[in-house]
Amino acid sequence: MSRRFAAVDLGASSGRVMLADLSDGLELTEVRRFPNEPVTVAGRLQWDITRLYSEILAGLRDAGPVSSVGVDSWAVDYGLLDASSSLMGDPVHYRDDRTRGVAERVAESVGAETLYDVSGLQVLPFNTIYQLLADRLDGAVTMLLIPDLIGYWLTGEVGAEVTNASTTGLLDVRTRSWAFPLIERLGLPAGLFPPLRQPGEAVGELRGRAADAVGWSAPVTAVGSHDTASAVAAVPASGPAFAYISCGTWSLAGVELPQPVLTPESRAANFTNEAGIDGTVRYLRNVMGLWLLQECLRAWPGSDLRELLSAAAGERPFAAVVNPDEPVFLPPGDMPARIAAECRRTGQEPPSSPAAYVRCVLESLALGHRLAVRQAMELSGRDVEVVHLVGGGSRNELLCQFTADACGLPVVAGPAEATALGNVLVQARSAGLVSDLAEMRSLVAASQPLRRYEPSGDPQVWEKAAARLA
Ligand code: ADP
Ligand code: LRH
Repeated sequence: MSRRFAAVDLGASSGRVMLADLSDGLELTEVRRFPNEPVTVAGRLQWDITRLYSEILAGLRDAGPVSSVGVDSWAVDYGLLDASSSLMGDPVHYRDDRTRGVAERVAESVGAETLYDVSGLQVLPFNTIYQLLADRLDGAVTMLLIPDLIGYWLTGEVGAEVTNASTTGLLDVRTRSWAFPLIERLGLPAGLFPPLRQPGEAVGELRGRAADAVGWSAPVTAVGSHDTASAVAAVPASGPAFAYISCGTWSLAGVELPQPVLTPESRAANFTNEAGIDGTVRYLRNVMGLWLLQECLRAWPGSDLRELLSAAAGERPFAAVVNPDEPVFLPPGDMPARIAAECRRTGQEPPSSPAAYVRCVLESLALGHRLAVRQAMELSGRDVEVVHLVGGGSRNELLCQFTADACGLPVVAGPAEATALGNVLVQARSAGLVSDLAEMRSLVAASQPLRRYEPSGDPQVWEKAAARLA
């Protein structure tokens, strides 16, 4: 058996096929990266899933034969299969507005307390539960979350990997099985939900046209198929006293726990209890993340991220800060205009240049990180000595330093590709090469470049800035 494993990692902004070699430590190589650009079709924002699939096949072909393949992606979104197992249209993007008002209606009919008690999930308007209720399900036989859909196309096997299933709002947080009483109460067809599989279990063999296109075959192994589950599995922590921020399109900020927290205070703070590797709970809240910056850049064609970040470092501190989690920032569109409007609404002068916008975004995001990390500590009782910041955001030095300053805690930044690392390490464990989560994490710590940021400056300034958002 070779010690090479392939990770297919689909993020909301880009997808990649990564190759890991565990012959001597852990070496990770990017084989193929491709943009993930949603398309609007007849007024619906959708994922171009067939293009993503052909990129995946091309990436696997380039990777060459491996011992196993694992697939992860962003959460909550899904494809529907009909009776002939064909996909009934491209999956709808979670930022599409078809779920407007659905969460409120469900909370009224079922009760917000009941929903939280069953699933332990934070309310996000796009959770799968709300998407399914907004969808036309006639003719639909099976619902497959994105990595499960890719896994089905690669192997012909259907199933629902449990870490990602926990983001649907329809998984019982205590038993980690489908919450059929809730599913029935909502009038959703129970048959839509395929059998659950655990990270590390076999999905099937890469076969048929997929194997022809790739040019080789290998087992596909279920991983923490929710990208955040894989990312947190690869946080290079050495003990339990850590918080994490998985920072890409979203910032997922929180702590890892052995049990869910389902208190009224936790629900009021909209904290989520997502299923992690080995029965762990990802206790976190979504912060709007680098989406704010991505959408600003989209509004400024020709702009250069590196130049903007270095110019932002020289801008006046705290000239303007916004609450990054304002729902107005969620859909795609002119982000600078929305930030300007939010500044005016809160009595602040809007930023006057792209660099000033970037400064505002990064300080605002650091304030969002601070609040989520502090609340995670308070609500769970977990001590935190260090914040691990992983994902593409770990390459943003200014954001890492602001986060350390805002949290008043050291930030260890990296790896940027934590998700792919968590993906391959779960496969490697199934192959008997790694023993447990602690060993996975120490392998990451020993093999990947990390950078430490100590909190600096006067903590009072962040205190005051946070008070401006309260
Ligand atoms: P996702 O998985 O959600 O698509 P990633 O983890 O790939 O997101 O992170 C993408 C983000 O990382 C980009 O939007 C960008 O802000 C940030 N990023 C990536 N590379 C760099 C870099 N060299 N410098 C600063 N920021 C970076
Ligand atoms: C990050 C992520 C996050 C979800 C969001 C939809 O990529 O999976 O954990 O909340 O996408």
